[in-house]
Amino acid sequence: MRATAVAFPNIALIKYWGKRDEALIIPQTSSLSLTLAVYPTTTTVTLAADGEQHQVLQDGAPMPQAASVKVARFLDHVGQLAGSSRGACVETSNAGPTGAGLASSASGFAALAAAAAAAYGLDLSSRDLSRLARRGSGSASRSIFGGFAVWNAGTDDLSSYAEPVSDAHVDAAMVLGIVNAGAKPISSRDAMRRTVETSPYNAPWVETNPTELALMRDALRRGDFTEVGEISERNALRMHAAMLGAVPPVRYLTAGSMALLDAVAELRRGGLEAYATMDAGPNVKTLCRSADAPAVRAALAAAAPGIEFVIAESGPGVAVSGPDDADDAPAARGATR
Ligand code: 2P0
Repeated sequence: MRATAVAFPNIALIKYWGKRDEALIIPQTSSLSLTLAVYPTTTTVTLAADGEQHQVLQDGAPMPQAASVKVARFLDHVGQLAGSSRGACVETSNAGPTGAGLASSASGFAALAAAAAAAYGLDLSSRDLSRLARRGSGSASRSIFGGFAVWNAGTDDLSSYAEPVSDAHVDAAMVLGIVNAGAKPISSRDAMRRTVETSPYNAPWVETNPTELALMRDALRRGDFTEVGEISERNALRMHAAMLGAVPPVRYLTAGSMALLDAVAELRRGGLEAYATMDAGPNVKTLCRSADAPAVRAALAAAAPGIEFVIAESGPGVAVSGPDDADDAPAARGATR
């Protein structure tokens, strides 16, 4: 059997940073994100024979060892859920940069979860698909859904899942400033662990989350873009503050990131509402009203020449095609004619 899924990255406005259970990927706090309409991951999973090893290809070449071990473990888990010991071949490709803090693991594991579940014959609700994607990478739980999504932290495997924010009345987009598309110096998994274990600012980060999330949900419901933007920017800065307090410190932001933060503040002073958010990398994503995105992009490009800016509108949830019989797929049919 074979199935293909396409999933898009998401950027959190209320960030996930830190786990309470590393094995099950249960976060310390709930988070809320916007799924983007750029940089999709496309993943095809084809079942192999019983007991055969998994094979993982990225852009046609074997995936680097550490990442492919994570994928193989994930496939074992899906196989277990389906009561199958068959191996699988995974072929994946990212339209955007990989491992650069542009949420490639969110789109990656959302697409893998959907394609693998379909190929192994699991018929999952979107909630259960979100729980499954979470086991691969926490943020992937949110990329199952389009638009705004909230990942309820929960306390165990059953209660930790994302769902759409169905009452949001804000038409937002992001302008992605690609300060550096290279891979990050430390994985978010390791950086989160270090923050939880060593940063004196982790506890206040966790304690303030419920109030911040409630304020964000209320602002989205009321369609108060200014409030949404202000909460988003301070939430990102507080996450980075928690990381900066770790021992040794985790610092993803660079001089280029800071220059863009200045440029975004300057746009606001000039009357163009824009707010910055930054993840596990130096890239700065600027939240703005969808109608303002071209003007924000132009103003940032003028302020920071040499940096590439990409407009990302709100994007869709994961889409799956299949499962179908791998021997009966169009490519195979073409070859035998
Ligand atoms: C987020 N990030 O909410 C936060 C903000 C980065 C900064 O989720 O260990 O790849 O696989 O669960 O989801 C990036 O971490 O980490 C992330 P794991 P993940 O989007």
